[in-house]
Amino acid sequence: DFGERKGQAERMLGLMDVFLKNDPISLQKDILHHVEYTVARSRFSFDDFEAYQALAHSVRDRLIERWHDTLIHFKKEDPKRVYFLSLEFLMGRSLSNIVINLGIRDQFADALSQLGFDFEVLAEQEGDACLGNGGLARLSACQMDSLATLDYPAVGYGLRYQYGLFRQVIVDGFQHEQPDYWLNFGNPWEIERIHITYPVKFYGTVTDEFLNGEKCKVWVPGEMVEAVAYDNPIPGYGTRNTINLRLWAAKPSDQHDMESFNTGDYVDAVVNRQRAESISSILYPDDRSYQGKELRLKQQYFFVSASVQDIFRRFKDTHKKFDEFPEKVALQLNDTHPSLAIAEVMRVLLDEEHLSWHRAWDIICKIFSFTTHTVSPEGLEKIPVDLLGNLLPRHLQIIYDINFNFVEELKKMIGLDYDRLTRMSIVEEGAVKNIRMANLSVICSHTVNGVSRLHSELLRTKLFKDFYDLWPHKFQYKTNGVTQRRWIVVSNPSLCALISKWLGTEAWIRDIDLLIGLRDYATNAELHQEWKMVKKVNKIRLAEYIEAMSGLKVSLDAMFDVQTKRIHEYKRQLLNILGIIHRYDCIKNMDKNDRKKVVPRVCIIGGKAAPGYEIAKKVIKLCHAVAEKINNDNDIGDLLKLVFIPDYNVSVAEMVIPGADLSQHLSTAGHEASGTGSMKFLMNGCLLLATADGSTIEMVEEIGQDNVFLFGAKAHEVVALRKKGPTLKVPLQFSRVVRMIRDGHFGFEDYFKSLCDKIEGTSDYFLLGADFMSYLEAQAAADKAFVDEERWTKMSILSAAGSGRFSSDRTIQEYAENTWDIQPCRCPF
Ligand code: AZC
Repeated sequence: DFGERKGQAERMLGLMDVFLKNDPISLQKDILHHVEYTVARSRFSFDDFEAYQALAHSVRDRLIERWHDTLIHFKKEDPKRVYFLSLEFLMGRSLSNIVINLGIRDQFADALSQLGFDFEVLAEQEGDACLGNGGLARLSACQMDSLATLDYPAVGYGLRYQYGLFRQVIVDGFQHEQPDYWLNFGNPWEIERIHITYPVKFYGTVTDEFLNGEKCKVWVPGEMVEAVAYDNPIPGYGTRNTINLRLWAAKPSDQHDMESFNTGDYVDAVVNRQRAESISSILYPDDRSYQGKELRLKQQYFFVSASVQDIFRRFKDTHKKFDEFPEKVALQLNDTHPSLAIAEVMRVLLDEEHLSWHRAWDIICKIFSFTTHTVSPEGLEKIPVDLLGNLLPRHLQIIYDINFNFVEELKKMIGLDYDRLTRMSIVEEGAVKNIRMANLSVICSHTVNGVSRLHSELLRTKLFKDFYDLWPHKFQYKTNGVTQRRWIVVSNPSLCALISKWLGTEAWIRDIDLLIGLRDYATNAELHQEWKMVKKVNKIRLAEYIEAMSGLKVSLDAMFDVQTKRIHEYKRQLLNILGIIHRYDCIKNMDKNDRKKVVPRVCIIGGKAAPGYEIAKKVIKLCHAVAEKINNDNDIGDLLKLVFIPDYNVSVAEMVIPGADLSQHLSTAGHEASGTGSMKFLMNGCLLLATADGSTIEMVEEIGQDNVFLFGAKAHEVVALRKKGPTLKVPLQFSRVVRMIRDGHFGFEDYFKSLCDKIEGTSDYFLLGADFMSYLEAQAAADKAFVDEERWTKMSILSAAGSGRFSSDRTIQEYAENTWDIQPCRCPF
């Protein structure tokens, strides 16, 4: 009876405060309420962590209000949505980001201080959510923030790993990995949706059956697990919109194995069931090697299958005709990790919705877009056919069918060019037969994006040349960006206040192009004073962290020179260390007078190495060995210090980046698809010392060559240099520093031998020797600029002023307009 239900709804509304209030008393009451009833501590006795929990729950309540409103609004408007599929999201901490985006940070800080707590201290209690490895994963997190802020109807889908990326612990200079069981202390930012579950099937066989006289395929699975949704609301800034990041966790399924229960071994059967949970238990820590592990494939299919079921369920709630699907659904593949979604959507359309191949394929071609984050062919995922066929027999058939049709079409277009047909085929023939996930993604997506201009050019001319020649219209690029909400407003509040003061508005937090206005004051003496003060405050914070962590006292007058990112040969942390050894060697050989001219430096290196990546681990040890020598050399004093910051993650980055004077981005040109760390440094007014690689090239265009210390071979020169091979001359300085390592200047010479072998003679694939002189010159130029404080400060201001293009807001807007074809859908306030 509608009348009765309406009456009840009104009564319920009357019982609730429709919106929670944000005045200090309401906030304090709320926090105390959560202390007592959620955290279950007495309101007269709770510590900082418990206060953090209560605070987080009070914030969560407010977040949920907006999230509900947004979901209801989206449901009502039914716009075309983008579904962002990514196996990794590197969110870091959430509290500060959320209260800032909700616009209630100051209110909470006031309320807390009246209770005798400091907001910042409580915020430090939160652990990082490290559900990703590096650039790709953090990019997803930044893009979610921008999607919400720009009011786009978007849903993120991923996996809720129980163990995030390993914690890096350094013992005697060596990296050790420790498990990150991040859910130990609870996670107030997620909402468990025990009713939103889907069965996910594995293994089994496919049979032909007849349905209404038509032949169709039936997949009889051998194993079934349940996917349970955990929702993570993502608030936008300056909008009510709060979108959903839905992460799936694996649980044993009720339909799983009734058999074994009936056979009598009850305990074993229960233990077996529990194994289902292992699917979402751990994040793979290698960010670019693919070993064809079954568990990894299971993870990929598990999250894809649950997400696709969720997407179909939502679509079918309001639509009957699948021809409307492409008008409502855009599926974004973040790298090839989710590309099984292609075969899965095809399977559902064919086998469950009984569409013809022709109609189903037509839909596929309209809904998928694919972004790749790699440059090297070895970085492309391949799945052994045997593995795929065993785990997902029906999907393998579908992929074979897609490939058959594709190759037939291709033959019509290019004739019997077998080399090319072999290269473009989804199936790679060889000792082990593989499915090339990148080829599958390119063939089935309407758009293929690179992550910087150079990257896109490399995709078109190298990696995907054959495909580009066939379908030039498919290829686009969206230069990456990072969110200024996290990377300035949250992590550098003093700079945030300063920018707002000088621009006379906070509007740049939503409209980053306004930052350019800082250019007008690039030589203003007053701004210079304030700008230097901000840097100093951040350097003090970083110096205190370094001292607390390592006992090392560093001078604030020194240039803080930072290189933090995953350890990789192509990123050339080794070049940095060799440069430091060279600097050390030079200082040692200087007389008193010359030493007076040396610009003191604190060199900071940080980053994790994949657990199985031997060479990268040796680089970490070398860094510690060199630091040990230099930092304990009284003859050097404050002229040079080297610090390794352990366990680099999002929250460490938030502290390190604002405190850096100079940051280094040393990848051999043509190897970094984009690079996003550099964008965070740039926004914080930190000068870049970099090669012309990835999006650095575009940064130089924005802020001018004079404001970046560029060095090294360009991407096209790298190719030529490699060809020269053995005839390539390396400078004496280079041989000398390598010799110092080989001769045991820093100990462990046997251990470092293979590292040295990798960069001498013909094995110097990443061209450290060839770029060394140019690198030293760039370093000298940086020294020279640093002593001229006025010039340095101007360069720093111009760096931040020119960083607007590298906001993920711009990236997302381009995706929305040129790839996904979606419109903003703003929830009324
Ligand atoms: C990274 C790229 O190496 C980096 O250049 C780029 O900025 C970033 O993606 C975002 O596009 N790639 C990865 O992190 N790759 C994986 C598999 O982790």
